[in-house]
Amino acid sequence: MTFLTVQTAPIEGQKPGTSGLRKKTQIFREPGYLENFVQSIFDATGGAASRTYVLGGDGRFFNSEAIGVIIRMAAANGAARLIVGQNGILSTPAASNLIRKHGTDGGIILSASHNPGGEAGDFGVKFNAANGGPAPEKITDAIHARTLAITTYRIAEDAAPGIGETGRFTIGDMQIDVVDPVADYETLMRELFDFDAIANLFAGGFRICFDAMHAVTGPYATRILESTLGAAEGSVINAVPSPDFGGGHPDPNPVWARELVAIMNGSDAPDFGAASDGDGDRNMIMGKGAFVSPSDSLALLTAYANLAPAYCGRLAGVARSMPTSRAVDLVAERLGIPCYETPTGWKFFGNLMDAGKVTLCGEESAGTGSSHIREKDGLWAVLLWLNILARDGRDVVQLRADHWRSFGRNYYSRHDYEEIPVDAADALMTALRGRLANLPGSKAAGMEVSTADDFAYRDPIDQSLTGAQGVRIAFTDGSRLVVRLSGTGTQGATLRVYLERYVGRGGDHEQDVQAALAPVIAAAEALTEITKHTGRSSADVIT
Ligand code: VG1
Ligand code: CO
Repeated sequence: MTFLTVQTAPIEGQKPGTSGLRKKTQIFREPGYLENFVQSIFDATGGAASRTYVLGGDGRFFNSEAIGVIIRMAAANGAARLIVGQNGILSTPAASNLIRKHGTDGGIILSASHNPGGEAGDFGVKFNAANGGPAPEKITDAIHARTLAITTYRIAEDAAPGIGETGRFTIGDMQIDVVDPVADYETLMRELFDFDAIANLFAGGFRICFDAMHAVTGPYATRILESTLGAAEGSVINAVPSPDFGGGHPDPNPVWARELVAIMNGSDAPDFGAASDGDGDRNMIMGKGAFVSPSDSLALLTAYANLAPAYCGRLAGVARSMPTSRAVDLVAERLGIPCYETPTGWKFFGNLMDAGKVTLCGEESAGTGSSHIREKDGLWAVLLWLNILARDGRDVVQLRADHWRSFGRNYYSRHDYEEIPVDAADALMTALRGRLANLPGSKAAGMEVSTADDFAYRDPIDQSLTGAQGVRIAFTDGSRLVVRLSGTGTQGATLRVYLERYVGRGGDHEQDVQAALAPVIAAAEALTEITKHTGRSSADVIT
């Protein structure tokens, strides 16, 4: 076994965003690009010597090659052991579970999540810490700093062993355990939920359509929903992962999961519909003819979590990202548990969960999860929904209508403006930030502003401060507008405009969402001048 020390030079732009480092696949394939970043992960976290890591990815184009490179680098850096998903496959939640279950020093997850894959698509690398969660900012900052100072990386000259079969292999002194990607994850799900109740539900003729979007959740959903729980064969569609996700955009929302939406709006719609993203950590929930917004889903799961064995009487608190609607806040208030507001991105939930302060958490972008791991978890959310439906008896539409009647409805939508020039996006944000101090008390398109700020988060556990997390503007009628730039895109800038309007108990809860939000949408344009700054008159994606 020969280990090489290869001379290299810093590469600009290796700064992790909301969730790891994401770039065009062709950039990751440039000589030294992946190697520099992986060596920087090792260097910035005290070296890989004697350490154990989990390694896997969502199977997108370049996954296998990247796994091979990382195996060779881990060996050359003296790692003791790697736990690798068979064929290099691990969903993000399954990787988080393996890190925790085996007490490893962390994990490297290869994915650009909901971003399209393929040769012309995106690739990504994320480092998770020993708690199973995305590395906090102080670690990602240190990794980035290292990428700017790196001079060499270490790699084994020999090819990495095949990982097509489960079992134990070695490369030099490093041990590699190739594991079934689904088995441990399924065991965990069995511990959390009432599988008998869900199996009875299916046995009684309940029908589900789960759209795996040609991505990593296919094997997980097929095994758990169809083989174990008895959902009809074919309940999971687009179930075979493909390197370019069938040419699609594996983002589970009504725009990209069109096939599922058509099925659920069809005349013979199943009782329940769901979709998951590229790396399996997001979920979209539908009932017959009804899309459940992720913010509402989080509120409903919190309200009924006591129907699942793992959560009955065990909700310490909940958390949501700042742009997520405040529907869950109302549930937390009634349950008498705390509700935390964090910046966008799962890395901010980890400390709260480690400290036992939060049990459930979620984001408006279709991420929901709990303290069972330290990542959001798409299939987990689907199973919690099924557990609730099985034990409650009502259907999705009824459950949601009753919820709105009891709590009021937080109408909610996100408008995305994609691939706008970075300068234009920065100018818009700078102009908006410059106006914040003068906004309270003023009117925009007839809406009166009550408060306006740029969200800054003081972590309640480690007291770290994260600033400039997005502009939030609240109106006197309880509506809310949030504006921020995406941290996961790979081309230009993506502007996200989040809109929320609350209609209380006794109000009309069956309006069209965009119509209900019209006053907030008009205020958003008046305050941000999107058209003036970007030349765009409408959003690219509305979810
Ligand atoms: C987006 C979402 C955010 C999510 C992140 C990673 O980030 O808005 O809620 O945590 O993606 O999700 P941004 O910075 O583009 O708004 V995943 O499934 O892509 O790991
Ligand atoms: Co994802």
